[in-house]
Amino acid sequence: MSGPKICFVIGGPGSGKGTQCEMLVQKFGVAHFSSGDLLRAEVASGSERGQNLSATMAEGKLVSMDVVIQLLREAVDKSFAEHPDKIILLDGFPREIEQATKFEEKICAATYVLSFECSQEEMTKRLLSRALTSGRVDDNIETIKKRLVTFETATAPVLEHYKAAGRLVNVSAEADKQTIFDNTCKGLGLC
Ligand code: B4P
Repeated sequence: MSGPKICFVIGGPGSGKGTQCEMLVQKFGVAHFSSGDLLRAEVASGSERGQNLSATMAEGKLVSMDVVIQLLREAVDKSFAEHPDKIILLDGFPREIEQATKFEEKICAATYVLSFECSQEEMTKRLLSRALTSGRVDDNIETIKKRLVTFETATAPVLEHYKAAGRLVNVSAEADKQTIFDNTCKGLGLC
């Protein structure tokens, strides 16, 4: 049997990764795991593993790669065992080159690498709007600025890496949600 069909979903903070992933789940029944959600769930569980995560996330920094990869490995293994045919979206992963190479070496290669491109102004506007209701420790202007820097320094090289390898599906994320979704489906060859 072949391995899981993985789709990496990359984009700046507030570029709409989670929003588009939800739309893909609704339309195609794909599996969806957000690294951010898995980390927040780990913090909420009160586990030893989750103890240091919250402070790192509130700083707008990346948490330890080993923790993220372990959480995703557990989620991917479970999903693949239960539904081997489903595409698995990994939302917010990889966020640095080492995450990409380690995952592809140790777990499996990604079938798709999807990127949402959005200006810093638009991402900041969306996150400040989400901050009104999200209650998240990282949805505030100081942390948003730091998250944007983390994206430019750590994650932009991931995009260059996959672009150079001819594996990147790049979608503009500055439009209404349905237009972005239509372009995403086209880019992935799903419609
Ligand atoms: P995430 O949880 O991934 O947070 P995000 O980047 O804000 O999410 P997203 O882009 O999905 O935004 P959304 O759709 O909600 O990461 C949080 C933190 O976790 C990181 O800073 C880091 O510390 C840690 N972390 C996560 N993954 C990690 C990893 N792999 N390694 C290490 N650390 C990691 O959209 C945002 C808002 O915009 C919403 O309110 C939405 O309604 C709105 N919106 C979406 N699309 C829109 C559109 N087209 N027009 C207008 N508004 C739109």
